[in-house]
Formats: sequence, C-alpha cells, structure tokens
Amino acid sequence: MTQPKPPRYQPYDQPAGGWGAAAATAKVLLEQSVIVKGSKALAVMNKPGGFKCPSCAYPDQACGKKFDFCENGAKALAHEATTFRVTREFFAQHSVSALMEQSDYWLEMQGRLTEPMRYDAATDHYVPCSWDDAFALIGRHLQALDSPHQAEFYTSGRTPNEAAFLYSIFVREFGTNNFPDCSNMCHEPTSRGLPPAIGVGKGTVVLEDFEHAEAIFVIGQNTGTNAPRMMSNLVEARKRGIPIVAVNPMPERALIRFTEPQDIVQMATFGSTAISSEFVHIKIGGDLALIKGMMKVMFEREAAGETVLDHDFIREHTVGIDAIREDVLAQDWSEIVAVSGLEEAQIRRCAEIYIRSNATIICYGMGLTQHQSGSRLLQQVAGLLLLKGNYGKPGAGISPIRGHSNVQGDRTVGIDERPSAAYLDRVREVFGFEPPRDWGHHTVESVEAMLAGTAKVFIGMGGNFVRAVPDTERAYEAMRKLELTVGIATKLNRGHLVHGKDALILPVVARSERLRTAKGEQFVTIEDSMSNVSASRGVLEPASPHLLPEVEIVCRMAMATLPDSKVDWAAYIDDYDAIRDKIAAVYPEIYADFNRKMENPEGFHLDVAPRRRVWKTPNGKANFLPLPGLHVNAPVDDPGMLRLATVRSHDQFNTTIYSYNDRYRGVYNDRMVLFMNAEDRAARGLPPEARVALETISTDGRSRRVDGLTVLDYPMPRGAVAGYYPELNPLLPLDYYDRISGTPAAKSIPVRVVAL
Ligand SMILES: Nc1nc2c(c(=O)[nH]1)N[C@H]1C(S)=C(S)[C@@H](COP(=O)(O)OP(=O)(O)OC[C@H]3O[C@@H](n4cnc5c(=O)[nH]c(N)nc54)[C@H](O)[C@@H]3O)O[C@H]1N2
Ligand SMILES: Nc1nc2c(c(=O)[nH]1)N[C@H]1C(S)=C(S)[C@@H](COP(=O)(O)OP(=O)(O)OC[C@H]3O[C@@H](n4cnc5c(=O)[nH]c(N)nc54)[C@H](O)[C@@H]3O)O[C@H]1N2
Ligand SMILES: [Mo]
Repeated sequence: MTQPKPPRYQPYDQPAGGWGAAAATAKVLLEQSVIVKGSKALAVMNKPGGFKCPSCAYPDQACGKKFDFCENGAKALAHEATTFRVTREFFAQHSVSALMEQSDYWLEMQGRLTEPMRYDAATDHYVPCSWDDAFALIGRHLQALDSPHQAEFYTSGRTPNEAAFLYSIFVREFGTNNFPDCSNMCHEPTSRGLPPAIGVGKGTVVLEDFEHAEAIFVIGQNTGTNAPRMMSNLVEARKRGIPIVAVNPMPERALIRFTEPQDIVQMATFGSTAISSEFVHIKIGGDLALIKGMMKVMFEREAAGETVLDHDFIREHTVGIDAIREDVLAQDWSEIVAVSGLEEAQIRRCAEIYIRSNATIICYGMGLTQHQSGSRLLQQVAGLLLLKGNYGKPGAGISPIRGHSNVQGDRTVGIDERPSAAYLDRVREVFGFEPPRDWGHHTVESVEAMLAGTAKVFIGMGGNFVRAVPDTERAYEAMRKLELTVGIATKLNRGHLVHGKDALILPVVARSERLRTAKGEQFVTIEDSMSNVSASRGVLEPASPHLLPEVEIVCRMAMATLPDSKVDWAAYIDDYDAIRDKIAAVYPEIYADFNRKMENPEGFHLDVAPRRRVWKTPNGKANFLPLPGLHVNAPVDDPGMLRLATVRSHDQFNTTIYSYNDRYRGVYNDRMVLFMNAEDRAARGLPPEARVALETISTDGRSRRVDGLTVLDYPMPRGAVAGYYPELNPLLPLDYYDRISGTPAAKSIPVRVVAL
C-alpha cells in the first residue's frame, strides 16, 4: 500500500461542479485504468438502450442532453468497470484476519470479485467453491433451521426489479417476511410516514414539475454530492428566477454556487449560478420548528383576514386542519427560534416565499428522515404542502430524493417486512403457495435477533450490512454468532470478513455489464426516485466468466432450498420477460402490460394517486397529522451535549470509499474529522485542529467511543457537529431509531467531546 498522504484542510471557495468535476471524472477513470472502456460506457449511461447509472436514484433528463451523467456517477461506473480483480490467488495470499486489518478503501480498491468463494475455518482463508456447492450449502443451512424466521434476507438498493421480485417470492415461499433492507436505514420514514397522510409512500413530482415550480425547498439533502444530476434542474429553476430555499446545518457548496459541467459557455467563461436565494442555517433536528413557524405565519395571517391557504383544496380533499391550526398557534415564537436556531425574520421570509408561490416542490433527504421522529416529521412536510394544495398540479409536490438507484423499485416489487394482506393474497393466487402473514424483521430487528441468537442465517443481496448498520461493534458480534453468512456482491467489503461459521462470497454480473442467458441477451428494469420504470442494458463484458446474474442466483438458491416449490424457478433463469409477466400479475394496478410498456425505450411512469388528487388512505382523504411539540429527537439533559450528524463525503458511495478527500468541504487525505463551530470548540478549551474522541451519551449503560478525530472549524450552528459515515457508526446506538419506520437516527446522535 502506498504511504498515506498528510491531511490537508483548506476551505473551498469556488463554485461546485465546473472544471473540478470534469477533472475528477477523468482522474477516476485513469485510476481504475478504464479510460476507453469507461468513456464508452459513460456515453450510454442513462440513455435509452443503455444502462442505468449504478449510483443514485435521480431520474434521467429527457431533454436530449448529449450526456446524462455526473462526476459521482462516473466514479461509481469507474469502480464497477475497473480492471482490477480479486482472484482465488488473492484469497490464497491474504487470510481473512489479515484482510480485516486493511481499510475499507483498500478492500474496495482491490477490484471486482471473480468467482464464488467459501470460508475455510481450518486455514482462515476463503477458498474457491463451485456454484453448485455454494447453492447446496445454502440449501442445507436453510433446511436445517427450526423455523424460517431464523433467517434474515437483506437487500441493498442496487438489485434490479426482476431479481428483487423473485427474491421476495423465494423468501416468502420459504416462509418468512424477514426482509431487512437498506431502505430501513434511509427513506423508510417516507414509505411509512407518508401513506397515512397522502396515501402513498413515494414522491409525487416528476422532472417536468421542476420547470413549472414557483418555489423549491431543498431540506436536509446534499444535492451536489448525492444527486448531482438534480443540479441541472436547480440551475434551470434559478435561471428562471424562482426562489430556492436550502435548509441545512452545513452550507453545502453546491447549494450556494454551482457551475454546470454540461454548460459549455459557463465552463468556458468560468461562470456559475447562485443556487439558493435563501440559505437556512438550521440546527440539527430544527426542521419541525421551522415548519411549524412557517405554518404559524400562515395561520396568523388567515386569522387577520388574509387568504393564504387553498381553502377549496383543503375543504374538498383534506381532514384534520383544525388540530394542526390549534397546535401551531399554541407554539411560542421564542421556542421556535431556540429549537430551530433561526431568526424569526428568516422563518417569516421562508413563509412569505411559500405563500407567494402557487406551485411549490419540497425535496428532502437524510437530514429529515434520520431522526427519532423522522416519519412524523415527514407528515408535517406533507401537511405544509397540503395547506396550499401543492399536489396534483404542475410544479408542485413532495419529492423525497432516494438513495440507491433501485431502492424504491425493490420496495415496490415486494421487499417489505410488513407486507399488506392484499399483496399477500395476490402472491397466493399467482404462485399457489400460502405466504407468511406475520411481520418480519426490519434492519435493526434483524441485528437484535442475531444478538439474541435467534437468527442463524444471513443472506445479503448486495450491500455492506455490517458497515451500514448502527453500533458497529455489536453488529460485528451479531454477525459472528451466525451459522451462515452469504454476501452476493460485486466488490469485496468488510461484510465478507465479519462472517458466520460458514460463509460464502457470491460474485454477480454488474449493472453496466451484459446479461446473456440461454434465451439471449436480457435486460432488467429499475424504478427511479420519481416512479419512472425503465430498462437497463449493460454494455460491457462481465468482469469474469464465472459471474452469475442476480436473477440466476436467486433461482438457484430457491431450487436448492425448496425441492417441492410451486414456482418454476428454472424458467426464470433465462427469460426475464417471464419474470415481468409475473410482476404484472401480482401488481395489476401499476404493472399491467409490463412487457409491452417496456417497448417504449424511455419506459413508463407508475401511477402515483396524489398526482390525480386521489388519496388511498383509509378515509379517502389527505390527512393533516399533528406532531406535538418542536422536537424530533428526545431531548438530552447534559450541558456539554452536541448533536452529531453522520454524513457522506463527496468521494464515497455509502460504505464504498473512493478517496479520502471531500473537496467541497475542503478536506483532503482524511476522513477522521469533526466539523464544529469554532465557538463550540473554544468553549471546550480546544485549540484549532485539536485531536479528540467522541463519546455517545447513551442511556443503556454501554460505552460508545471513537478516537482520533481532528476538530475542524466549520460553519456549523452552535451545538451541532458532523462527521463521516461509516467511520462514526460505532457511536450510533442500535435502539436509537424511529419507531414507526425502524430508521436509525443517524443525523442526531447525542455525543460529548473528550479531549485527548
Ligand atoms: N455520490 C454519492 N451519491 C449518493 C450516495 C453516496 O454515498 N454518494 N448515497 C446514496 C444514498 S443511499 C442516499 S440515501 C442519498 C443520501 O443523500 P443525502 O440525503 O444528501 O445524505 P447525507 O450525505 O447523509 O446528507 C444529508 C444532508 O443533511 C444535512 N443534515 C444533517 N442533519 C440535518 C437536520 O437535522 N436538518 C436538515 N435540514 N439537514 C440536516 C447534512 O448536512 C447533509 O447535507 O444519496 C445517494 N447518492
Ligand atoms: N451512520 C450512518 N449510517 C448509515 C447512513 C448514514 O447516513 N449514517 N446511511 C444509510 C443509508 S441511507 C443506506 S442506503 C445504507 C447503505 O447500506 P448498503 O446498501 O448495505 O451499503 P452500500 O455501501 O451501498 O453497499 C456496497 C456494496 O454493494 C455491493 N454491490 C454494488 N453493486 C452491486 C450490484 O449491482 N449487485 C450486488 N449484488 N451487489 C452490489 C458491493 O459489493 C459493495 O461493496 O447505509 C445506511 N447507514
Ligand atoms: Mo440510502
């Protein structure tokens, strides 16, 4: 390994995007030795007939742009198309204990997995294993369980619809709803919080809406890093002169100023666009107070005789406004100001922007979902939009910006630990077996079951479970208690090294690669953040001839586990149209004629009822659902307490670390940093760039601590600190999560600083 470079901290004062983004794209292609191959692939990424970017879930731009990719999509593609390989010789050379000593970055940089491997306890090495033996081992373990509920079937959101659908059928025929999912750590508050309010757990806008919006709010989302293609829509909106309000405890660079890398003139002239017309520097967890403050302004103005609400809409479509009005009017301005950390005047300005706009979009990310009351907080966002009828009209709606490229799709096609009775009835009718009715485990519950010893087998369809979940140390302990762990993956990661008594690594064909079966070339489908379903056709040769498609892996696990299955698994291995026919049969309301619809190269949009002002709630109306008070996390009685948000750098995709830099936040060659307000630092008697440890203020008697962090003066609100996920996951207690959705409150961990 090369010598690590010394850390460097240097504030970034350029616009985001621009030549920096162009240079970073070239650099990553070079690093992975894929200049030609990578460029060829990038040319068809997100284009009809090509494949879908494996990075985020933002929709494709339909406006005929020459390219539709961003710097971070290029990084994802380059790391997938890399020429580096993890071979049987690699595993023979490195024991698992030796690999455990390496960083996540090092593991990632070794390249693509090439053949199935089985853990050999006698030598502490992974050794080659045939696919048949691998499936037989899985079958044996699953059949040996006392109950199907002793197995946990994880899914990460890169898995396409076809594989996810079959996986959900296999697991249900096996007999459990244990579907811990990456969504359980991500947008589950969207999936669980929004349905009681508006009848659907998805966003209600499409890309064209950005062209008609009169105001856009971007709350708790780092657009320039995590959904960079959305910057085009924000730039266009700003050029139209509409207000953009960014609400964030970190002044994320791209939300302040951005140069569109696709804009030749702007690039040539070193020009840029100011993005936010209003930057709202909120305290961590202060969003509920902001929303209630805005509502309070509206209700006060109504009380004074002005009309600011959409009364026709409210009367015809909603229930429950009185309780909201009463709750909001009872809130005290001084408390709203204290909890949000904002000035009353700014909250009033935000309200004014919202009132004047006839069509508003509110976009949000992990800054809203990852709090203890994340689901109910989103119900307030939904309610704010209801007040002005911002559903079912052009330019308006709620817009969760999803994470993984198919996380929404996986949920739609059955990866759900709490399936509805109606769906289970359809499965029974279509496949002829009785699916289990009891709720299964979400992610946190699955770790609890492992710790309790009731879970015995873990199968990971993609992802890096052990690094993504809270309480890293306990997560390691949990995995090591298991009888069998299976990692179905493209790249080596720590999840393969923290394993059960038996362990398998099963390498798959990646998104950018061709899927050839006995019936010819197949394509898969994915659903983006705005409910568009489109085809993804890989163009590159698979990284190794021994890889299998995820669909085949699911079918063969099922065949090895369920000898008397009612499902014709062998038929699906080669024919993905046949899988789509079954998806259509199980979900006739949204997926009828699936294969015919896929004849349109741009795919199709799944019905989202609120776009038609139809509310699939029990009372058939949109509901205002009050959330008392102003706090979205339990208050902590400790004067030294800081709220820690664990966030992504510009050079990572979740647990995959592309480099140790975070350009827009001015951090180079280091990830063990703590962004802090200089006054908070000084108040603790710490010098600039002090080395500290962080300790969680836990209530369960366990100590949680991360050492070796460098404090960086950063424009954070007082009382708020931020650092990187997954390095800080040891600080996040397993039971610190939103009870409605199961989502860990990774943005508001109560911590204290320990000087070293
Ligand atoms: N390049 C790249 N793209 C990605 C990913 C990646 O890792 N890399 N991950 C993908 C995935 S799975 C997801 S879910 C998304 C995640 O994308 P984001 O939702 O942008 O996730 P985070 O980086 O966790 O950052 C959340 C933002 O919330 C802010 N924040 C923290 N606490 C609060 C708060 O209390 N209130 C408000 N208003 N803001 C707050 C943080 O400062 C940060 O700007 O991106 C997806 N796209
Ligand atoms: N503290 C803290 N914790 C968090 C978060 C946070 O903000 N803070 N964010 C949470 C969020 S939003 C999410 S979504 C989760 C992410 O959790 P995961 O989805 O579990 O993690 P990833 O890092 O995205 O998974 C990367 C691995 O997926 C595998 N992979 C990549 N492409 C493919 C493919 O095409 N097929 C298959 N089968 N495997 C593939 C590779 O082997 C790679 O190593 O983490 C959560 N954890
Ligand atoms: Mo996510």
